[in-house]
Amino acid sequence: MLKTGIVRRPGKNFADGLTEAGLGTPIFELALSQHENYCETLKKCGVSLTILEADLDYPDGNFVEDPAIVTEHCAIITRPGADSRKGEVVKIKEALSNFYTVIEEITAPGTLDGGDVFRAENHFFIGISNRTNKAGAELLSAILSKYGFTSSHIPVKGALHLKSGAAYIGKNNIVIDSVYKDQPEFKKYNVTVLADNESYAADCLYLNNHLIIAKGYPKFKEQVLALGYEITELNMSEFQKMDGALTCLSLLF
Ligand code: CIR
Repeated sequence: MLKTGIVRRPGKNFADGLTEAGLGTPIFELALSQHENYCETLKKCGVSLTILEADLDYPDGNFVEDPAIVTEHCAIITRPGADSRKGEVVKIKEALSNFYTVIEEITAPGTLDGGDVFRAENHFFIGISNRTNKAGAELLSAILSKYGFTSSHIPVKGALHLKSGAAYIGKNNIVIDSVYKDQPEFKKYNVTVLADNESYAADCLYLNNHLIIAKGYPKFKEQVLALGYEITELNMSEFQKMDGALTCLSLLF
């Protein structure tokens, strides 16, 4: 059971963040209301939430998943791959210090974004991407192994982060974009491959036996309903415009 969450509200300059989506400029007020719905959904799933105020120094700062990895044993402060995001770690470390005594760090020359990391039980998949380099992935693997976790490194294909195209949703189920269908590390799971026009839905959030999915992906919805999940759909349009998705918006532990 994940009981605690940290999120950060989007700031007025949210649209100044990094994006390659090409979906237009996000509407701030709509992003705020989508963020509020997101927070309410996390609370309904049993999470007690710390909501950090927007930080105008970091327009991407609401994507709190990237500057840290959290586990039941330790928090790991990352070293984000984009220069404009490196400073986000300072305030995230402060926030996590209220909950963790053991805080590890990814150091140079390693770079790593939390969006490249997902956990399947006690195994972590770490994507090697434009944001996460081999040195960062190796450092993370070494840190995780101290706490009894195993890990493997996966080359990220066709998207910003590993989590843009793959998620573990409990009960041995993995959902993946078709670019990962031949990835040997995923073969031991029960794999659901997304329809090619629904790749964005891969970044879904399994939380305390509940599955939160992005609204607007009917085939994926059918796929996960058939797997027996209780689901909530959230409209993520304004975050999608900034290359963000469901998992990016929170740290849950
Ligand atoms: C960025 O490019 O860093 C942000 N605009 C989006 C980050 C999304 N984060 C995530 O997938 N974990």
